[in-house]
Amino acid sequence: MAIPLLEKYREFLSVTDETPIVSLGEGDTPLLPAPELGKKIGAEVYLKIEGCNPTGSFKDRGMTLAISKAEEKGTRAVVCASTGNTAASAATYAARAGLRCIVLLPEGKVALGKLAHISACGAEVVAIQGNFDQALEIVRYLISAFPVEVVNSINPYRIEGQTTGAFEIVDVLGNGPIYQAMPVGNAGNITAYWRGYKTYQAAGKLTRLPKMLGFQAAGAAPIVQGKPVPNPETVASAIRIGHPASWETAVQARDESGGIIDAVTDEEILAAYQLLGSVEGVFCEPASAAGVAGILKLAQEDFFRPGDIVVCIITGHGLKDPDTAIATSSTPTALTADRQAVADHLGFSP
Ligand code: AN7
Repeated sequence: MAIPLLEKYREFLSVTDETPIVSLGEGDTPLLPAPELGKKIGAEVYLKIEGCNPTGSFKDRGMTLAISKAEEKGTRAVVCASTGNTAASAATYAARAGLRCIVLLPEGKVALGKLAHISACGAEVVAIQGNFDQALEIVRYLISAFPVEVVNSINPYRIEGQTTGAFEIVDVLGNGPIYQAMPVGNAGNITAYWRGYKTYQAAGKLTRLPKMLGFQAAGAAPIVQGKPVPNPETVASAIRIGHPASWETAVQARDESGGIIDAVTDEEILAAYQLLGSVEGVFCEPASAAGVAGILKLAQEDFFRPGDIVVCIITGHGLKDPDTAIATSSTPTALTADRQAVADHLGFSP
């Protein structure tokens, strides 16, 4: 049986003998070389495939700890606002732990695969007629007034659990990469990775901290613009967030590391999304392609040097958002069930 992530990195986490570890086999995701992408940007590129987590996104790293600690405390109910992945992860780990799970989603803006997963795991879904930021405000009220635990990344255990992504990268590479690229939404993950690298540095496990490269969608880029975005819009629904909860710590990660937080357009995101699928064989959701879109954009200005090691966090699986996959693909050719017609269509001659 796989060792739970929380056992593996126990010495760096708030896990005690009293913590009932709620695990579904999260973590230990592949760090995949991406040679074609590497050629395009002129550096050595690796993809951290977080879609291989049990609920298909990086959220499980934080959720295993948040739900374990909630159970340790005797919590009966958990709540989150979500663009989809946090809710899918919360619903799943809460089901495993036997906790009530309430999720507040921006109505009509959550990708289909996430909705399916949330329903299958029995969470109570409230569709808020507003955006993620408004849903999170309501969650802040609910937790201040009622006996329910938040499992958004404003719960510190979420970010603590997500530091394990950085540990795994260093365990494979033997040091920090030169650059780490990733999408930024509510900004918990960039906060977590930077904290993870610094934790490992303090433990003597790395000598090189990476420069953190974060990318927001152009229509939802509050950190880049330096002000909240009241009506965020992007095809990358996971990062359709206008007022990130971990804003300050994301800016800290950028500045302490000497990195960049920039914006990429929906066109750039979808181009990177299709490139990843068709050239590297990595099918991710649109938000997950934002980091790759970002390094492709930087490469246009000769940003990278040969030998640079660039790790992109591919945060969620492509099946999360089947609508976008189908909308961006070519329509299939319909033919009669005739062998010759099919062979002719494919250009095969006898
Ligand atoms: C695939 O699920 O905010 O910057 O509510 O699902 O840590 O927010 C999801 C975010 C990137 C951004 N990629 O991470 C939610 C939610 C994917 C995501 C992000 C999200 P953060």
